[in-house]
Amino acid sequence: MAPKSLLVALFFVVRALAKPVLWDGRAPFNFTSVNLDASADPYLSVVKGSNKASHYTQLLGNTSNSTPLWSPDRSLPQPIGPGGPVQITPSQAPHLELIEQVIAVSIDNSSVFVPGGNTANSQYGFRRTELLAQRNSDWHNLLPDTQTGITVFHFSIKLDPAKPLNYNHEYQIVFIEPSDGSHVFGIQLGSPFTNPTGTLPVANAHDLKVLDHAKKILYTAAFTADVWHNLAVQVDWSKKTLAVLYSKDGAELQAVTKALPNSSAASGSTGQGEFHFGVLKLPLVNPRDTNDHKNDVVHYGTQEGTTEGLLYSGIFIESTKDGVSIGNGRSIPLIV
Ligand SMILES: *[C@@H]1O[C@H](CO)[C@@H](O)[C@H](O)[C@H]1NC(C)=O
Ligand SMILES: *[C@@H]1O[C@H](CO)[C@@H](O)[C@H](O)[C@H]1NC(C)=O
Ligand SMILES: *[C@@H]1O[C@H](CO)[C@@H](O)[C@H](O)[C@H]1NC(C)=O
Ligand SMILES: CC(=O)N[C@H]1CO[C@H](CO)[C@@H](O)[C@@H]1O
Repeated sequence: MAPKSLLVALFFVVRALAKPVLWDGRAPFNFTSVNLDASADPYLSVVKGSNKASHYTQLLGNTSNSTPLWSPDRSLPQPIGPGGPVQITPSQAPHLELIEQVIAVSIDNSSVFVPGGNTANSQYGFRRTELLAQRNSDWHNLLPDTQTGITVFHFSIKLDPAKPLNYNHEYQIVFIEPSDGSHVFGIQLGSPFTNPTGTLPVANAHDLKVLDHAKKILYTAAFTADVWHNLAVQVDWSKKTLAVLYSKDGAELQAVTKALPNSSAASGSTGQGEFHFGVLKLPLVNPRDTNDHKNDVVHYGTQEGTTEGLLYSGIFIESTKDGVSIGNGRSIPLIV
């Protein structure tokens, strides 16, 4: 090994240890559609329609730029080896390694999830494709270290220009769901479902909205095209608070809220849940349904059956032992 690459390798070992990542959902380049279809770690891929997981979710390999927050920006000249010129400086070093591929998640009219394979439970109201964080093939294994104390959930989201959304609908795209079906926090897009249907789309339909457990909006960001929207949510599982960080593309994350109370969330294991990301599209009211059915968004309502999608990268859960990572190998103290 040449001294220079040895130096790079050592630097990365040190950097990796300095920032404990508890679960890494940044898809490595050796993660393929075969792994996805097998529901292999780090993703449980069963929340989808009747086709195999790789019908709805694609790993984009080297054809697409993941968020430049944690990987180099391929659209810029690369300082990267092997063989090429490598100038090692602390500020460049975090950008020396491409660590992940983009994950493209989509829905179509076949995206009817049938929990437990029992057709009586078919979720005809929703169209959904989600990946869930898991360890050793079970999401419960993540709870003891990722959902106690204070942890940070990182994710970056981008529009997929080839698969536009319909902003008349509500989309739930990232959330932690305890068994009562509530969300510790959630990211919402589009027009929230109402019965009766109001004027669509609502004024802020194109904003990414960070919701707390009581569905109060903590932060919004215009979901503009062609940029990665980097979000992180710091969850204090004991004090029941949430704090939000945001940035675009390679800009360092910035705290955009303080630690806000989220006291309606349950305590202890009742408040812990599955960490989902993907596309969950709610229906619109079907005027022909009975009023009970009109409110049953899981099973009833109308859907256009269109193919729609989102791009994801930069997904991981980190310990806050050493603060909160903000990019460029830097971190900030806990948000209070
Ligand atoms: C990818 O490579 C890493 C490092 O060698 C290995 O630990 C992991 O199991 C591989 N993943 C797959 C899906 O092959
Ligand atoms: C994509 O890029 C990664 C990182 O540079 C590399 O390890 C991988 O071999 C590349 N894959 C292909 C198919 O070229
Ligand atoms: C979409 O799927 C639903 C439920 O399976 C079906 O009733 C409907 O006809 C389909 N719509 C289109 C446009 O294919
Ligand atoms: C930010 C905030 O206060 N969020 C909610 C957390 O839970 C409490 C109790 O239900 C709500 O009142 C808050 O709106």
